[in-house]
Amino acid sequence: MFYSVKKPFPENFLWGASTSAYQVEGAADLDGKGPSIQDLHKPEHISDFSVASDHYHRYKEDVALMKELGLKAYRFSISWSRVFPEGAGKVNEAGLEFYKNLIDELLSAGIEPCVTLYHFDLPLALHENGGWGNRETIDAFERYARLMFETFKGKVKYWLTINEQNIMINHPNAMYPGRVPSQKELYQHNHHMFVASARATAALREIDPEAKIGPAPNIIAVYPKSSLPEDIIAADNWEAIRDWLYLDMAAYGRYNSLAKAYLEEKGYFPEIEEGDMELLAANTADYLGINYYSTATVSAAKNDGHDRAPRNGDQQTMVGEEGVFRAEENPALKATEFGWKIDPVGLRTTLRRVYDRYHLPLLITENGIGGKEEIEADGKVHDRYRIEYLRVHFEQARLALQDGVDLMGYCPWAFIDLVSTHQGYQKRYGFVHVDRGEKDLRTMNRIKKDSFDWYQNLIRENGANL
Ligand code: BGP
Repeated sequence: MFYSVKKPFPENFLWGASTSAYQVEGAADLDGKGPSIQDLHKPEHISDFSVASDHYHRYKEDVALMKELGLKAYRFSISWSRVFPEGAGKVNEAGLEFYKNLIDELLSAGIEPCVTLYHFDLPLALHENGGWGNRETIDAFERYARLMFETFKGKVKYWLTINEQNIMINHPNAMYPGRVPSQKELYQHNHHMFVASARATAALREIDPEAKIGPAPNIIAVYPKSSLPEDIIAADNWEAIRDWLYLDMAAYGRYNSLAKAYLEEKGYFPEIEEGDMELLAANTADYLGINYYSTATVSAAKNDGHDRAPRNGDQQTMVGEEGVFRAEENPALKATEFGWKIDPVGLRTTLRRVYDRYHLPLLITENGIGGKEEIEADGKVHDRYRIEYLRVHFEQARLALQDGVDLMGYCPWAFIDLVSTHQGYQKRYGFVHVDRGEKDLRTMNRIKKDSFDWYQNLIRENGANL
């Protein structure tokens, strides 16, 4: 729809930025932190997570930069195993102290903390005890969530339960050290994560009823390759399995009917214990976090032996699945240097579709572009391509607001360069550059990129000149 007059961003819009604990903090085994599954990941050619961007030691300097940038919100995650080194049991006070200091620092800078409880870094001890396949992990998650809510009551108003549960299920290779579980096992894990989120939601309502909580899945509009009715069915299939399965549970506390039919047909439908569905229905989300990077395009499955479950690769790598859909190229879209399709209008479509289905406030918890970057001869980082990417995406977010979507805020990924899940520091996302190589730590100095100045200005003007 075309609008003749631009509607401004709301005055209280949460102009934010994101990170996650294991990708930014470093200090992987300091001050009593226990290992998470991510700490086992020691790739040969790219950085591991032991130092990352050293945010653990430099958080004051980083928050000062956030303040200078003008952020209204900072979305980050707590490392579960920094607080509970074994995932359950004894609390590590020194680890908790770090988050108390960080949150106080943010509040005194006037920045709203939006806190994710679990972002890909399951405590190793829980993993070794069966991980999400074991219902004891649900109990451990609830205990951890309770401690966080009690500790930060009145300070943290926005909680996020689990980051990209749908990516952990659809692209499990980076999330499971050692053996990757079968599809059947993965959907059992998925169910347990749903139950864990509902238990945390119930706990928050009891402990700090003023605070809000929701999930942060990776949600994208799925396009049919053509107007062939079979392609439309395939797009519906993949959208239900990839998106609505997660959001229907968060918003309505029930299994999406099409996703359920798929799970039953494949023999993947999980075991559900008595009381689970009641708990899920009674503890739905207050708002929905949305991580958005791109859209997907699909056609009808050909069932010719080529299609297989999209288990490997990163979040944007799809192949298809026999009888369900086949992934297709979208020739209308350009791609980043890492091959992710760039689709700003797709962000508007995604927000409209999600809001139409759920009528819950939405927060963009991630969106951004990763690229190779170096400090140039003038000592600066000129990331024009990031400014262009974000400008067109923010424009579409503004249009979605004008379309009637209740969009609370927008947190680009990432505030600062951090370890990318598959490409380390070769793929940088930040407004702030970190002077380090893959293995070579250099000065670790923070350098404001051109996009920092651009975003600072956008926030100052409350998006008026987009
Ligand atoms: C999301 C994750 C983030 C982040 C981002 C970019 O899937 O929630 O943790 O890594 O994508 O992805 P990548 O690092 O693979 O480029």
